[in-house]
Amino acid sequence: MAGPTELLYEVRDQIAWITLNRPEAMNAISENIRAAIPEALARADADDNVRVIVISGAGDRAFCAGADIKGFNEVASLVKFRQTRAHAHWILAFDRTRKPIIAAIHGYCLGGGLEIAMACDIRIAAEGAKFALPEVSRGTLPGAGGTQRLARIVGLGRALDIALSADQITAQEALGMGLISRLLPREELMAAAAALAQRIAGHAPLSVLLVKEAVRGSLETDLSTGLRIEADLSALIASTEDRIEAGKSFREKRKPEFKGR
Ligand code: CO8
Repeated sequence: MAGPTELLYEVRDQIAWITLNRPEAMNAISENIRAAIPEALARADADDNVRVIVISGAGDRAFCAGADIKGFNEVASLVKFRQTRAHAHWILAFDRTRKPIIAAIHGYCLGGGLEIAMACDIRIAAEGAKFALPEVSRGTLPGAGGTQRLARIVGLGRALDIALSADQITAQEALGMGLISRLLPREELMAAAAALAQRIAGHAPLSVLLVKEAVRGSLETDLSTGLRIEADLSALIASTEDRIEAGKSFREKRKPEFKGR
């Protein structure tokens, strides 16, 4: 895997822990990190021992402070630049990942860092976390999905306020507008991420995958098509052993033993 030390990968108890690891640069997104993220997500998605993925940032100060601003230089070829940024884009790796991805956020979560978080399925954060899209103040724009995902998460008015003002918002404000769904004391963040991941990992694996697919897909389709997709997925899940096991274990008043079949 490219730049292994800048992106740590570890599997423990059915969770793939992916850590942005440039704490001296607030985990700013280097070329190595950009290359390693799709590889790490694909690896976790393909590993039968992994049920849930958690992404976090190393060090005390940041989840991720965005693109590596020190690398903002003149671009030699716009065609080449676009090729590296266009649809085969690293951030789309999040959309290709079937398993749930949790962002565990502490400290600064800025620019491309917020875009990584928004590409995840669930965002939980520690008190004191700070969120912003400062791109307009850096002569660039949120080019890793930020202009598209933010309004889908917090609504158009708030998204435009955040993206145009570049103002930082607090973790409490982020919770209020649904940018994050859980807020914890800093010292509890990683344990809470692990507990949430374990909880999801304990559910029927195929149900989890199909629910993620259906809910994420709901934003990309009209309601009647979405409901048809949901009906199709419901039919698919009806044929699984785990559904039968859920009924059986309920009748027998015991915990279900899901097999992902
Ligand atoms: N890139 C590179 N280095 C950074 C970055 C960054 N984004 N952020 C912080 N650092 C480095 C600093 O340079 C410093 O290192 P050094 O001492 O060697 O110069 C170290 O991290 C600590 O930072 P500070 O000394 O600045 O710490 P402060 O507490 O004073 O400030 C801040 C912390 C507020 C986070 C400040 O560093 C800051 O404003 N950073 C920049 C944040 C920002 O504007 N991010 C948005 C960048 S634009 C973007 O993300 C576009 C995304 C496009 C798509 C994604 C493509 C990958």
